[in-house]
Amino acid sequence: MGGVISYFKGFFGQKEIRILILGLDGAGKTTVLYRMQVGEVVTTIPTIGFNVETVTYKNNLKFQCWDLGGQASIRPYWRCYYANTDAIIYVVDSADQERMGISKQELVNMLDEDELRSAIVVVLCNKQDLPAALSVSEIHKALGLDALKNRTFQIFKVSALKGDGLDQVMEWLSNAIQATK
Ligand SMILES: Nc1nc2c(ncn2[C@@H]2O[C@H](COP(=O)(O)OP(=O)(O)OP(=O)(O)O)[C@@H](O)[C@H]2O)c(=O)[nH]1
Ligand SMILES: [Mg+2]
Repeated sequence: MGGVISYFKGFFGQKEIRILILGLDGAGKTTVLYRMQVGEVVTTIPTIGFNVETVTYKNNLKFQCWDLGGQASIRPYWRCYYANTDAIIYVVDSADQERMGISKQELVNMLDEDELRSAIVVVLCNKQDLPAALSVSEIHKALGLDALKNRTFQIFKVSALKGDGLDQVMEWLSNAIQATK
């Protein structure tokens, strides 16, 4: 039955792609989500639980994006959302140098999970508008991203606040996902 449904979804060009947006509290996940969905900066409060929105790309790709709260006490719940995830958008506050190690540890723990074995990974070095922001190569090193060699993976510099870089992320993600479907 599932096969028939996917066939018709494919037939009408309506592939729903499941994406999780993860990262430490304050990294900018909710800001990224609404920047992608409505193209605007929204005023956010710390997310307790989740936000879920459908982001349509070029009229035929539908990304179902789950933005989960990143506070330490609620990170253990991330795993409840892992099943059937096509891609993870991992958001890093590029200026939060102190917590880069914690961010790395959460990323490593997450990628260790069986359910995410084949998920595409995108790391967003967010808040590039801030003077204290680390560069992409510094963050690549700090997060130990060489370990992702065997995955479909890409790292981007973005500013959700300014709206910089997110179009390239959507473009890359849609190509990467279509290549695996
Ligand atoms: N300067 C700057 N600030 C940003 C950027 N993106 C987000 N912020 C700010 O960072 C703060 C936290 O953003 P949120 O999107 O709420 O962060 P979050 O990752 O959803 O946080 P939790 O829900 O607690 O996990 C807000 O004040 C945002 O306006 C950015 O690109 N540059
Ligand atoms: Mg949030």
